[in-house]
Amino acid sequence: MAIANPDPALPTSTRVAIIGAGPAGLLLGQLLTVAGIDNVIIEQRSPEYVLGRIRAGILESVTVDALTRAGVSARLRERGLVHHGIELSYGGARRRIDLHALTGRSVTVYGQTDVTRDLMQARMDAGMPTVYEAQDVSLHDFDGDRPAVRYRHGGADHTLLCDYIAGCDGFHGVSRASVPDSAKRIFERVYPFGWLGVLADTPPVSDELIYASHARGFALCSMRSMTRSRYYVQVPSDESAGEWSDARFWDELRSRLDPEAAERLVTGPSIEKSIAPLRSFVCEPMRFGRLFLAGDAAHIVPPTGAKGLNLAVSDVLHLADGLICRYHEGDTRELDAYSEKCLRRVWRAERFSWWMTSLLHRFPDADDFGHRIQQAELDYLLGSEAASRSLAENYTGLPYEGRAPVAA
Ligand code: RFL
Ligand code: PHB
Repeated sequence: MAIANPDPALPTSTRVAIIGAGPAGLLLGQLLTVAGIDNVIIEQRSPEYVLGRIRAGILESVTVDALTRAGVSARLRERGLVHHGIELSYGGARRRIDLHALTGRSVTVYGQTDVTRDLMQARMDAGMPTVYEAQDVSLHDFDGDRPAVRYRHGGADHTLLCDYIAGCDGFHGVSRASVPDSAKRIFERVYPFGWLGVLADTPPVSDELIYASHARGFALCSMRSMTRSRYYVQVPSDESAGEWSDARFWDELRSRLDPEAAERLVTGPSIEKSIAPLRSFVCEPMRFGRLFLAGDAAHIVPPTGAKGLNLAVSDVLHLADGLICRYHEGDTRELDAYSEKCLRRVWRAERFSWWMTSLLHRFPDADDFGHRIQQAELDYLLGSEAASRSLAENYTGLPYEGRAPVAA
């Protein structure tokens, strides 16, 4: 799909200026547009670059409902793969956790690239402005009544005045960095390893995702469709993707799987290969005057629990509902509760993602005691319905505590 930058005479004022055209910014824009609230998105990269980032694959039902409410779920409903369970592999065997039987809920496999493409298309169809390739984006006066966003585009300086700024510009964005250190508190844990990911046009090794804990390190077998696989292996933090030929990757992945899955693994040329560092991170609060942080701009989870994109979506639901109450009813109470409501869900997802990471990865400083504890925890998890249900409840997504995310 060709997504052109409409580049009209660039807008000089709007109600909500959204920084970043990732899933958080695009979904917020779409929910506001559906509610008749004017908004402009300012993105530093090109649409092709944004679409080229291979990231999340698992959507909670709250996320699917939010995309439905935004009117962008047709392709997702047609092509998304509904998964009722996941498999855990350790000690040479795989065991299944039946998410649906334990919780009545499932997850949907549908790539972040596809979510982003659907949202970009809907925004273009609605004729809403997005400024791609904006340089030197800066945020001003969000502690007053009339914030402004300044940026360079096409060789000229531009100013966009607005009522509110939504900082949806990811972990390395300008929004959180614009808040003085004295006004925010950061909680962070950096893990001593990353994930090397490979995308390949090969049939997935199993119908469901396999999370593997192995003495050589963690591995994950995921997919994008029944003909496209997404695989990951844990690697040391200082590793570079260039050191990994396809053959080396496939050998390493195979060595971490149970014999049956290893035997069935179909290999092929990689179409993408990259390393993502693993980090837990929360910025409190998530609101500073008229600046609201949403998604990775405010928090990061290690991908083990498949929560990052889903958390970005629940932030955006709270923010969209707050802005809708403000503009439609003149009521700012939802907006005032934004940070507190989001952070409750954020910390639960942080806990779960940290726990899944600690359970399944090899830590360089772990001793034999630590390994036995991991094994005992895996045995307990698979042997106890209560423990399995706790995992299933968190994996499929804790309830969203805002207004019900149903079709408007
Ligand atoms: P994004 O996607 O980073 O988008 C931010 C956008 O802001 C732009 N930007 C700026 N724009 C203007 N001015 C600036 N100064 C700017 N600085 C940055 C960027 O170019 C970009 O377009 O953040 P957002 O929208 O909050 O979305 C968050 C998700 O992308 C992220 O949480 C997930 O990908 C995390 N994640 C997963 N989440 C899940 O829910 N389920 C999963 O299965 C899952 N798997 C994953 C993942 C993340 C991974 N990596 C690579 C970290 C698997 C991996 C490997
Ligand atoms: C993915 O398909 O990219 C994926 C799936 C599950 C995770 C993380 C990533 O926990």
